[in-house]
Amino acid sequence: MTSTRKTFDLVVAANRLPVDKQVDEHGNVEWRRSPGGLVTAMESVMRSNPGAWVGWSGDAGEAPAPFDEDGMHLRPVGLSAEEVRDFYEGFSNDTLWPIYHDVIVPASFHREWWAAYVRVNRRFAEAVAEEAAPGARVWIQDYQLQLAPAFVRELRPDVRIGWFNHIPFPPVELFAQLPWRAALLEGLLGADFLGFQRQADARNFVRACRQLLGLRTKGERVALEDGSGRRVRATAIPISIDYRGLEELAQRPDVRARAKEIRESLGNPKVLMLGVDRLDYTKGIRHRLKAYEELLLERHIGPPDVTLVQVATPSRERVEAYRSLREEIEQTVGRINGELGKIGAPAVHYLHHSYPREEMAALFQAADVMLVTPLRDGMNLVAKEYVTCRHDLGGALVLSEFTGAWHELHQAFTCNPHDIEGLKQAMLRAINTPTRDKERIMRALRRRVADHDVQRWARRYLAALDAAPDVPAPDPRGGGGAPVAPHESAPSATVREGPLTEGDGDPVGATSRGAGE
Ligand code: ADQ
Repeated sequence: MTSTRKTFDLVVAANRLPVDKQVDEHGNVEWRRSPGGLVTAMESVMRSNPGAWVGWSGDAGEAPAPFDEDGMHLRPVGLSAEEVRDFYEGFSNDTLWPIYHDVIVPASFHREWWAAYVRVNRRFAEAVAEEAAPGARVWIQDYQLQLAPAFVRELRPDVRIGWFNHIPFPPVELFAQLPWRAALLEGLLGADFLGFQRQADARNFVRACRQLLGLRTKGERVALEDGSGRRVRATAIPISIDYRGLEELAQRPDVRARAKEIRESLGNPKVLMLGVDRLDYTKGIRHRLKAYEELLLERHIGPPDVTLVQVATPSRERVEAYRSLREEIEQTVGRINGELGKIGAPAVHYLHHSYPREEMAALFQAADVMLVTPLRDGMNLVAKEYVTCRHDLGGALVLSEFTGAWHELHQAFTCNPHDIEGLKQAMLRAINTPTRDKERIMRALRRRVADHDVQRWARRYLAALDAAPDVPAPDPRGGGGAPVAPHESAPSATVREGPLTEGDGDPVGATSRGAGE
């Protein structure tokens, strides 16, 4: 059977579509472009390649029909309410997320969540296989879609498959806890090229393949032993932001005026500190508040001279760990203000909202000290956005060494957020360092982001995908659009027990309970 359906040379698959659904009071549906960095990056890439984007619309239920938006073909994937619970909130955000972030909170393991993860990954792969032109480039995003590369390869061995991990990839000792570890690795090994935020993440992945699957590895390459002779490359290509676009916004007179207005409305403090995070336990908000509270108690600083604005975007509110974090943060803020605030001058301004880009840019310009203190973070775009908005060379960035961003922005005021004394010192240094020195640091940080923007990231990623070690097989459908048979199980989790290579210590158990548990 041949089909005349239009197919695409570039297919991006991500958990979410790059648009948000808006319904007006008359029930009319409108799709609005979501402002994320990935969308901006892809916009420039897709302008030169006709592209499709496969993703979930964000609502439970049947997938809306595919549609075109701003030159992109959007292919929604439907998730039932149970799949939102089991695939998204469950396996993605309550199993994988904690394991991939150093188990800051314990991970939950449920076999029915895994079953939903397999099912949804397969559904994404089927949609990708239908949208991809012969020999297309397929770019799969993030931890929610780790099985999709192998599923896509089974359906379409003719396409080039890349995957990018936006979050850290854990050390093998943590990854090995996952009952489905072998199936996850084999899912990823369906790709030709795997991109990570840091070289350490790529190394963790390669080491997991060696120790848990017994595969041979050399440097950044993993050699498969499935008879294909394929090699998969894993390396770091750190993500960035749209520097030029954001800087232009931050230069706008209305944004500058708003920054002044924000400071005025806070009583023109001498030092305005700022935290901006999704309300997530990885972001180190509790540690930041503790350090700040101690600085106030020890009278190093105090309102009205110094104040802290903490913006905490609502996130994953149906997952228990997020609900209890929110309660704890809100209680802590209440206590600090109750004990250390003054009339008209609270010590902490806590805002649990999302804001438009203009308001974020104004906040960044208003802040003297930006506190980015995650316990673990794949990259952290807020750090890069802050320095981009400081075209005046004002401000100081306190940055955790456990963020991907620190590997690029290490001239910042570095902190280890677990070390509360050290964090307090970094905050005081950010306040007290002479302006000249802070300007010099800010100039260096800005130069780094300007030279390594998100457009460069996307170009580098696709060039690496094109140069991946192996040449794809011919299109099994002979270039036609025949529907492909649905695949019934997770990528086979057959584990080859093999000798370790490169002298890496003992394997962390070279067996697996395999897929389907
Ligand atoms: P996130 O964990 O979501 O991303 P981050 O990189 O900081 O973290 O990006 C958050 C984005 O949301 C930023 O662009 C920020 O400006 C925006 N934002 C935050 N609070 C907001 C608010 N109240 N209103 C409006 N916008 C707000 C994951 C990984 C990161 C990795 C990114 C990209 O966890 O480590 O950097 O993907 O790869």
